[in-house]
Amino acid sequence: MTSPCQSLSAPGELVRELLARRRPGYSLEAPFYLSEALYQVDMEHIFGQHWIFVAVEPQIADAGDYITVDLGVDSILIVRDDEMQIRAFHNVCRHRGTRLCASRQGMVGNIVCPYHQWTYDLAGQLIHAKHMSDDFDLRSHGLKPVHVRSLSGLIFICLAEQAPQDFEQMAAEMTPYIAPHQLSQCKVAAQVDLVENCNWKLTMENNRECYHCVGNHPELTISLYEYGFGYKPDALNIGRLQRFEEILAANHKRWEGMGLPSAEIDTLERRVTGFRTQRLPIDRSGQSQTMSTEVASRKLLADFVEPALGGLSFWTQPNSWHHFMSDHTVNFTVLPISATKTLVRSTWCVHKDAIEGVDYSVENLTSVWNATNEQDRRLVEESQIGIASGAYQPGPYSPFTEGLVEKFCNWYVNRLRALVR
Ligand code: 3BY
Ligand code: FES
Ligand code: FE
Repeated sequence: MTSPCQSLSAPGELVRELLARRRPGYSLEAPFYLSEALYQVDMEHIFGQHWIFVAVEPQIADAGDYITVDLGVDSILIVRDDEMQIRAFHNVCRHRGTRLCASRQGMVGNIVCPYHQWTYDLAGQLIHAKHMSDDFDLRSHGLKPVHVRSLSGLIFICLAEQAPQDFEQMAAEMTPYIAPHQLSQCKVAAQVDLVENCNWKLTMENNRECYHCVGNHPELTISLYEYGFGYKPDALNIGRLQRFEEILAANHKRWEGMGLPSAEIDTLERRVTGFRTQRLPIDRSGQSQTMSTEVASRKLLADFVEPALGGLSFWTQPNSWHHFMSDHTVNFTVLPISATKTLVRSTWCVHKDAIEGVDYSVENLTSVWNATNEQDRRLVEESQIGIASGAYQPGPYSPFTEGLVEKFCNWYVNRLRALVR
């Protein structure tokens, strides 16, 4: 018979064994996508210890605006305070634990618990609690803070007591790339939540390759050069690969000359807060990820006058990707719901002065990624079904087209190796 202690340590042993025998260059073993114990490990050590992209600043443009974000069992409240600072707290009352804000978004003067009306200011301080004893100390019952940072309008949170310090390095390197798009001067034009019946890692792995693009994304591949994501050179495509490199080099020269950094940075594997960026050309008119490849919003972002700025892509470990164009931005956050359910939240922003129906239509703005997300949902759900079968065994990645999937898996496995005791 196993003692309660042995049964408690068993999941840890399983995880360590799976991590130890991971075969480089191959997809992960089935328990990584199926097991409840592994999901708990992911929530504790990946989503609980790293910087997680959750929202964009235009979602909380004014003092008192708030959003809530669920990370597993944790609900996080992100507010803009009266000094216009962004703050994040556990959405949990310090009286008897009630969730303070049930809505996904809203506006408040103070944060009032619905249960017994304990009241917190936007800095998280408890300012009213009726009927408590005379020696009750309001000051020691403030909301529990969560680390929060904005990277040029992209809001990241970290639940760990000590957040990874290399966020600052990422911010220093990425600010010159993202800041010119002036996300804080934008408004949210559309936000779509898609629930995928798969493990969150399948969503992320799928995002890190374009091996599947030509066969599955007719709308996205109108504007996206699939050659930018790596192909094995052969007699048929060598010319196109070379042509892409020429287009890339010529555009980088042009954009850098306009003050828009474009060169690739890749820290996906070597940093705790791993990321990759590159400004990529857009096919045909070169302007935007739309069906026509022309801008979706006539009112360009920031002070841009040139619409053909390609798309600045930014991918972060463990859970986001972003595209910044001359006329709009689109940001994706991946949030696990359970071992086999994942939320993909897509947010499109346009200049705050752009007028719907005059400067842009939501349909035109969102159609490429709505179609692409739906295609990706089907792909990852079919992967999940196949992986659940006893016949699944880890398969080999293409060294030409799936290098970034391997980097995602290596990062994930190495982070768990460092953190799971
Ligand atoms: O990161 C992206 O958005 C692209 C598009 C499809 C696959 N992925 C590499
Ligand atoms: Fe919040 Fe009582 S639980 S006031
Ligand atoms: Fe895809």
